[in-house]
Amino acid sequence: TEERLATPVGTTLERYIMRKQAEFPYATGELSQLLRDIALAGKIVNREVNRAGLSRITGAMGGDNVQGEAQQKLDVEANIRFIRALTNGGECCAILSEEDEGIIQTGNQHGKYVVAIDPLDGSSNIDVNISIGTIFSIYRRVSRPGGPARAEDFLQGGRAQVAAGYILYGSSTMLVYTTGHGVTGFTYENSLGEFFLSHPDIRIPERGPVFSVNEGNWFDYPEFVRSFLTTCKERRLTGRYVGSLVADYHRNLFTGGIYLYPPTAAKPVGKLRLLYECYPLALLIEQAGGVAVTGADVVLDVPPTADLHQRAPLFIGSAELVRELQAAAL
Ligand code: AHM
Ligand code: MG
Repeated sequence: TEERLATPVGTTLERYIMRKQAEFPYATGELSQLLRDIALAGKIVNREVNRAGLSRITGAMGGDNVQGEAQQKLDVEANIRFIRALTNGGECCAILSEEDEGIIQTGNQHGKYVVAIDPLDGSSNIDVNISIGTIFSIYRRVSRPGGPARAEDFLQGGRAQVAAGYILYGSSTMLVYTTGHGVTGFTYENSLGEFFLSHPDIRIPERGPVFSVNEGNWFDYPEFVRSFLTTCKERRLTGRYVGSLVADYHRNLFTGGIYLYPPTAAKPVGKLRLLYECYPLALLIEQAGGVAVTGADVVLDVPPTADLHQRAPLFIGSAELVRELQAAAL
């Protein structure tokens, strides 16, 4: 923390992206533009999230806002904002969103990238003023440019991601991302309307004091999960569960710990979505020195099926804890 506090304030996300682009001359600048687009949409969503209670935007469908546009639920609104920003930016040819069944073609048929996104995660927390987040994952397009993007562009597997990240709308708003060279965190300065570099090289502690799981599902968890959790309690680890994946993940990234969304009888492959929840957070955790598994298997090595919205169990966090869980699953 000492070191972090000593980091000079003043590097904006914009400047950071420019500097990185100069460092990696092979980067074409298009990925940089894409990250800018996501940051811009993030700022807009941040504004909406912040005034959600005031404008009665939460939960209220059908009313009109000041622009005379139909008022939307916050998650629908976030979806629209991200799609708009990625469409206007031009670099993204297609989007896979939790909010839409099919692939959204942006019309940028020569855009080199596709983006899988959960525009506003933590649905149960949206209406009650608890932290929520956006999760995104970026691939280079593999289908032929000049026509619509295809499912194969999104089904390349976790290791093919060129960038991934999340935005946390919390007590402060942060953007955390990786392009495969470590994990960098930016904090939003409201009055200036800018993200500033605040966490230059995020590393998750090897072990940590926190376990995060919905204990309400205890009786539905497989035996290896229950015995692992029992061990956590015997060691007097701390239980922390927001119920917003981004918030739980973000906390554990700094304190060290493990987040679990195990399979249950009702949800045999868990709840979280592989393409826009598990893969991006798994890339981030590996880049930060942690581990993510679905049980016995490493998340990033789990091949996707044909289902764009497929689910997977997720155990993610500090290397030592996750490896212990993984060993129990084997
Ligand atoms: P959502 O996409 O409907 O918001 O569901 C994902 C959320 C995660 O943010 C969170 O970790 C998890 O669901 C909580 O689920 P549960 O209420 O079953 O514990
Ligand atoms: Mg979600």
